[in-house]
Amino acid sequence: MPVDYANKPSSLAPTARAQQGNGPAPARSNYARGRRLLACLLSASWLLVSTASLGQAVIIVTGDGTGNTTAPSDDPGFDNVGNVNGLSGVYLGNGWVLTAHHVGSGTMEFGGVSYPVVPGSWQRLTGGGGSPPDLAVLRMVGDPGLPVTALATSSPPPGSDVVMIGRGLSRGSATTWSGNDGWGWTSPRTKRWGRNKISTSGSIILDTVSATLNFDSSPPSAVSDEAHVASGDSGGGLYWKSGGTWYLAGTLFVSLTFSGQPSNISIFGNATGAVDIATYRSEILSIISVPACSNGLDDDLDGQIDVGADPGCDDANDASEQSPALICDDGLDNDLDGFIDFPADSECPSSLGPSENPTVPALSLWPAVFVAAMLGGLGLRHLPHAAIGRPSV
Ligand SMILES: [Ca+2]
Ligand SMILES: [Ca+2]
Ligand SMILES: [Ca+2]
Ligand SMILES: [Ca+2]
Repeated sequence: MPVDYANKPSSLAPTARAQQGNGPAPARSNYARGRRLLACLLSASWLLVSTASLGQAVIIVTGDGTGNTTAPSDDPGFDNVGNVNGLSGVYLGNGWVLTAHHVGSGTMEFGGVSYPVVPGSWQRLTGGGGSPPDLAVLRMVGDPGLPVTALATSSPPPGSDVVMIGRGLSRGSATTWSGNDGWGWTSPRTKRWGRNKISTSGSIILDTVSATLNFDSSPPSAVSDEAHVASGDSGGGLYWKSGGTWYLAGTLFVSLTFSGQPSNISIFGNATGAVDIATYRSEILSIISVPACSNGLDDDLDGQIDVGADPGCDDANDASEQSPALICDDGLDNDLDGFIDFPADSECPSSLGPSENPTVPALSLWPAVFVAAMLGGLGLRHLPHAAIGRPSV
């Protein structure tokens, strides 16, 4: 379920306010500074208040809003955005997925395949002290075969063109609230991409260093496929192309709406908030770059953790707790019985077991004559009488 910050304690409310507009990007601000911005911007009618909508598909202005469900021609990483706990997340590499903290921990799905969470892997980023950001990582059991995501080393400056990808609710009926046109949200949750431009960089929203992206109605502020987040997009990716390379520059996590605005609509003048990845990049990398055989986690669910305990680990730098040399710890269902490895396949006595189906080699010990008799019997039951030499009648 999407988290609705409107239902959180009121103490969260002040930090939920964010500056919007195309003015100079505010430096990394604190709460007090945020309040000054509030006062200033209220008078200018530019202030938006985060009321809700965390966990939000991308609402696009294009056509009837149902498009953009396959990768754009210049693809920033469409396949790397998947389902995390019913919301969104981005596959980074080495089994790790990045999402907003409020998305929580749960089963992941990429390319139609579900992946369980490695127990204990879900963790919130600390941000290096103070209040932690709305950002978390979790590791999957298995390998989705997706490319590594490049993390932005600097924040995209205001005016940067970006692509947002999420799998939240879709665009519903047209609506108008307080003179602002837009759309309601409707099922289903669908993976979709849209575009926008960075409005501000370095804003603090819900204790999180963030970029904001205004949802604009007309050029030059509005771009083609102008987009805004909806419920379920939380954890989705904000991509920025710099120097010819696509980078993950943000994690979608909040819809910034007008005070009093209904929580299930996107209207022009709203903005998307995205966690600034460059700010948290080093901490993310410090977690996800640890090899599976020295990360303190049971990555393959066999009850054995890391080198020394899990026979699938060759050494501390091994990136997998499984080994192609071990039938009972190779990640494969070798005997096609629906169970994989020790301990899931009960015929594996341990990770070092020689086979997932020990009864098969035992057959060779049976007396040859008994096996022959059994096969002959089977044949008699299935062959027509003529085929075994009896006269036809
Ligand atoms: Ca491990
Ligand atoms: Ca293990
Ligand atoms: Ca193992
Ligand atoms: Ca196996």
